[in-house]
Amino acid sequence: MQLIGMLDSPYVRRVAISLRLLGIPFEHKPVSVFSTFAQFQAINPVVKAPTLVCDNGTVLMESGLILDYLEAVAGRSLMPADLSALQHAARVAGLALAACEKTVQIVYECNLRPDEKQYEPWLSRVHGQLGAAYAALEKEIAGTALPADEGRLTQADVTTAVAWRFTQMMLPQAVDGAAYPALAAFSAAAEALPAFRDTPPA
Ligand SMILES: N[C@@H](CCC(=O)N[C@@H](CS)C(=O)NCC(=O)O)C(=O)O
Repeated sequence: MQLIGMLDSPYVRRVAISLRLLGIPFEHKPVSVFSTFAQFQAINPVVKAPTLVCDNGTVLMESGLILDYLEAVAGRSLMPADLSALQHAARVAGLALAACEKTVQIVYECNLRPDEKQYEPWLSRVHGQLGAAYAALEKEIAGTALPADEGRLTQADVTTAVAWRFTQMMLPQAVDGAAYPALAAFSAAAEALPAFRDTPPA
């Protein structure tokens, strides 16, 4: 199995960490959707990261669908089985994914468009959505301690920690770490775990 994409993508990183947690051997190919577009296109003409090349050559994309497949391969899920814990994990992971999406939108708007083509009302809207996602996420995880044993991490834990590190790395000025103490502590604890340490975003 090959995971294609750079670890500075939160979607690639959450799949890489999940592969480790699920104990599935894989080869990571850090191909960029920007600097090595043609190389990526030769693997997946749609050029979406992450891309998973399965052992039989089938090419998958969309991190959530890739994770569904990997959990079926592993025979276990990173989402809780208990219904109320599952509901909480789905809410938390959904907020974290929204934060990733809004961060990516801001980065693309600012880095890919020339200054004179940037559209301020769109940027403010997305900044507002990003702040709302992190404000809600901060509330959801306040008082939650990250499991010290990485074998007990859920997909919500992984995606929350990956999202926070990604936004801090890409847009440190957009989300003030001091205003989100629970997220900052959660992220620091996660980044100290082997699966995160061995899968650095940059
Ligand atoms: N919903 C997708 C988002 C993936 C995504 O947006 N990946 C970015 C890299 S962070 C990408 O492929 N960008 C290239 C492009 O969209 O052209 C997922 O969960 O996999």
